[in-house]
Amino acid sequence: MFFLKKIFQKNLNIDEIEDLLFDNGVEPKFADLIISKIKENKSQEEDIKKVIKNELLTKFKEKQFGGFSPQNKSLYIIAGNNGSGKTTFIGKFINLIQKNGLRPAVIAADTFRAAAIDQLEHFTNQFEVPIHKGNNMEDPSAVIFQGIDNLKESDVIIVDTSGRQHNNKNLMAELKKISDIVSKKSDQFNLIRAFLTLDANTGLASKHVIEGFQEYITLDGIILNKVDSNAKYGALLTIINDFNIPVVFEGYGEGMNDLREFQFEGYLDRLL
Ligand SMILES: Nc1nc2c(ncn2[C@@H]2O[C@H](COP(=O)(O)OP(=O)(O)O)[C@@H](O)[C@H]2O)c(=O)[nH]1
Ligand SMILES: [Mg+2]
Repeated sequence: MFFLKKIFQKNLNIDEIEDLLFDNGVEPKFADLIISKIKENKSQEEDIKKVIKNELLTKFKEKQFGGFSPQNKSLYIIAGNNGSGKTTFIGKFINLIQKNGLRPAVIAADTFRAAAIDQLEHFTNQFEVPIHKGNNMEDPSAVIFQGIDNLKESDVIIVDTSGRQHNNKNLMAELKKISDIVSKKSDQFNLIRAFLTLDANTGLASKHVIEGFQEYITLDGIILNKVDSNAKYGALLTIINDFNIPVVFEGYGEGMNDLREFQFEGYLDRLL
C-alpha cells in the first residue's frame, strides 16, 4: 500500500518522508500534519495510521460525501475535461437510476464529435432509454432546450456535454449558456444539479479545473472517476479541504456497475 508502508519498510528520514508525501500528491499542509504525527508517535505503523485517520475524519466532519437520492423531475448536467469519464459515468448513472425505479433519459449535447453521440447511444440502447440528439456542431444549448421539451415523460434527464478545458474561455462561456438555458426551464424540475467529473489520475491540477469551472457555473457535486487506476489520489484531500463541493460518486471501472457513492472513510483506508 501507500506511503506509510514505504516509510516503515525503508526507514526513511523526515526529509525523505516529506519528498515521498509530496510525490504522492499530498499537499504540504497535510504532509506537515502527517509528519508531526510520525514524530510524536514513533511506535507502530497501524497506530500512526489510526491517528492520522481520526485526525482527518474530525477535520472534515462537516463536509458532505455521497448523499445521492434519486428524485422524480430532476436534471443533471455532467461537465468536465476531455476524457474525465463523463459519458461512461452517464451509462452507470442510467443504470443506477433504473435500479431505483425511475425512468432516465439523456440529452446528447456533446455536439462537437459525432463519435461522442455514438458512444452515448451505445449506453442508451443497452438500457433502452430515450435519447435526444442534436446535429453535429449544433449549439448545445438549443439541443438541450428542445430535449427538455421532448423528454417530458422521463423522471430524470441527464445532459452529456462536450469535454472542455477550464481555461478555454469560449467553451466555458458555452457551458454557462447551457446552465442558463436549464435555469430557464427550472419550473419543470424539482432538482437541477451540475456535476463535475474528475479523473483520479489528474493530481493537484484538479484544483485548477474546479476553480476554472466554478468561475462559470455552480458545481453541486464532484464525481471522481478511475479510482481503480489511482485508488489513493492524495490530491483529493486538498480538494475536500479547499472547496465546499460534495464528492458524490466514485467510478471504479468501465463496467456499468462500477459506481458507488463516495465514502470518505473508505477513501482514507485506501490512502493511508
Ligand atoms: N478504469 C476506468 N476507466 C474509466 C472509468 N471511467 C471512464 N473510463 C474510461 O476513460 C475513457 C474516457 O471516458 P469517457 O466516458 O469517454 O470520458 P468523457 O470524454 O469525459 O466522456 C474511456 O476509455 C472510459 O472507458 C473508470 O472509472 N475506470
Ligand atoms: Mg464523452
